[in-house]
Amino acid sequence: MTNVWTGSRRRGSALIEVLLAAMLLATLMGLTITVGTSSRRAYRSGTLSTSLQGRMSFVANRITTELMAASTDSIQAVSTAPQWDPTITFERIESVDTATGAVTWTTDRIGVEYATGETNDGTDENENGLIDDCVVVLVRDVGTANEQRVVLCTGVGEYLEGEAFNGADDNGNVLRDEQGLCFERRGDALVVRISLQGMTDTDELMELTHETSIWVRNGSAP
Ligand SMILES: [Ca+2]
Ligand SMILES: [Ca+2]
Ligand SMILES: [Ca+2]
Repeated sequence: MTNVWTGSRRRGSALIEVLLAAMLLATLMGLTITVGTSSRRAYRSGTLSTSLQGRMSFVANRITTELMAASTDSIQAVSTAPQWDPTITFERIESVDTATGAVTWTTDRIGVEYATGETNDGTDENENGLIDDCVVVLVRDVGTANEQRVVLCTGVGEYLEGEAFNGADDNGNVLRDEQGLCFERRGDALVVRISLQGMTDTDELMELTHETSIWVRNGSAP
């Protein structure tokens, strides 16, 4: 998608930079709030818990940072409860022609998929101790020759903590059968939830969940 701003060369690159900054401010307000972290079970292994929480915070911050550069339309296309999306595809400004003011957009995607070697078969095929575990993947420049895939996080649950594939909302968050990473629009907020899993030193499963809200500012680009 390409958008061309009106303007003249005499305004120079400084004006373009100002417009670009204003446009980004109009799309998303970068306020995120972590509204909950929970544990399905209590375990003595504080080290694993600390590790999982650190990784969840990292990936949540990374997703937030990526979406800060997304167009408003991309965010507003996300499903609202009880629907949800395991993937978000968004337009991002790739470059601005300083001579003409033409803005070139590119498409990125963040989503959850099964880990390498793992399928939905109820067994631990990749032998990492987790059953049907998933990863969060960022794909840059989707559908182009420059397309790149980056794994942002491993050990993601197949379903969000407390959820099972049965058509019902098992964990009481309104969403049904939501996956271990899911996106939901709620009014002016984009809610991102992720559940990470790990095995304790006594071979018990630990699962933690992180929920982040990104507040979307209503407004249009200049
Ligand atoms: Ca499997
Ligand atoms: Ca649910
Ligand atoms: Ca369910």
